[in-house]
Amino acid sequence: MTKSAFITGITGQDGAYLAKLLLQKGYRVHGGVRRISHPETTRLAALGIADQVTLHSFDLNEINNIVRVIRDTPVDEFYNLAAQSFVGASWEQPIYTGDANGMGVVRILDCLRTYHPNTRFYQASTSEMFGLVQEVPQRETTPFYPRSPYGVAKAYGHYITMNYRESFGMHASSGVLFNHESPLRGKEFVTRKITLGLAKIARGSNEVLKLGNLDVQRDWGYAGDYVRGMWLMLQQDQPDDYVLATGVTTPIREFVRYAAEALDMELEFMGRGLNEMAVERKTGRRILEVDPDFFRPAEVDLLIGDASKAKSSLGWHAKMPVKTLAAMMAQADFDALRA
Ligand code: NAP
Ligand code: G4F
Repeated sequence: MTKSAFITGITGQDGAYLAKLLLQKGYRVHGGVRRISHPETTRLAALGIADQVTLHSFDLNEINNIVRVIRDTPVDEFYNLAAQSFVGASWEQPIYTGDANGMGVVRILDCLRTYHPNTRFYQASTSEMFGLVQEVPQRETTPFYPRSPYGVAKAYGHYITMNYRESFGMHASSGVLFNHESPLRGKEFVTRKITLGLAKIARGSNEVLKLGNLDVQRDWGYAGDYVRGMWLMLQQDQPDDYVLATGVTTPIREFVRYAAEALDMELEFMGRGLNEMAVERKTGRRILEVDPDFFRPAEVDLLIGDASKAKSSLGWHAKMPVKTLAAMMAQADFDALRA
């Protein structure tokens, strides 16, 4: 029998890749799209699936809308990927972020409990919940210490998912996903900002890439690998929570170097703190500067995940190394600028 799924946040990076995966598996795919002045389905179009999914008006912050959509769209699997997903913006809009990323989750869970309690549910939890890390590497049992309104709201979403599983026996799972990127990544996130900025420079732009805290380290994987993990979680007999990560952490400077190398640029970092910069060895040209505007009120300095539970229980592992990922993103941005 044909399976069906609903993806909130289908217009986002992960939503688009997950929709493509589920369509390839023969699912009927529904997606939630919030009302904006300029409908944005470019990621679905980029993957060639914009006309293969059924879109519904859906907003995490609007309970009656959620009730109607969930009641009238019975599906086998429900993936909640929608969120105010930019950590930096969560200090500017902490209440909205809490409402969407925290309360939005319980709105959905409670509607599913009422109308379709047998629908399997996936919650997009995050390594941001580890924040000021209490253990290295971070695993499912590592205590949370979120460092942003985003992380705090996601921790609520995580615990309420666990609570509905334990209270009502729902098949509700959370994926605690470490950073995952792709050519479809939003342009404000640091990896895409780097690859797009360097691609513009490689195409002749005089812009200087301005970044914030270069000392942080992230466990970066490829979004295409991670959506496979989400799907695997909902195929298990029992619901549970899983970390998805590569197990490798990389400083931002190193990611910059990988992306630059893919564009035939060799960079040298010099200076310290706010005076740090990177120049191109061949030309001596300044390519990168530190800009205090991009620092955050509180920082997550180091993330590195241990995905051994996902490996042993789901047979999942991250396939793409960070160097390949950086090169792929830089090349995609470089190619797109030619068009
Ligand atoms: P993304 O590209 O920013 O996509 C977010 C999606 O949520 C977009 O479709 C967006 O719609 C939608 N959305 C935002 N606010 C909404 C609202 N109030 N109501 C309904 N929809 C709303 O994020 P992503 O990278 O794909 O991440 C997917 C999920 O995984 C998010 O929940 C994120 O917090 C979580 N996560 C991501 C990562 C990562 O590294 N990518 C890691 C861990 C967890 P518009 O297109 O209209 O903006
Ligand atoms: O790319 P980022 O904005 O991602 P961040 O904050 O790690 O959050 C992403 O991953 C989370 C999983 O851990 C997701 F839950 C979340 O939804 C999102 O997808 O920033 C990465 C790091 C930060 O430490 C930031 O301070 O890069 C540092 N950074 C330095 N300069 C910068 C910049 N970040 C951005 N966005 N822009 C800069 O110029």
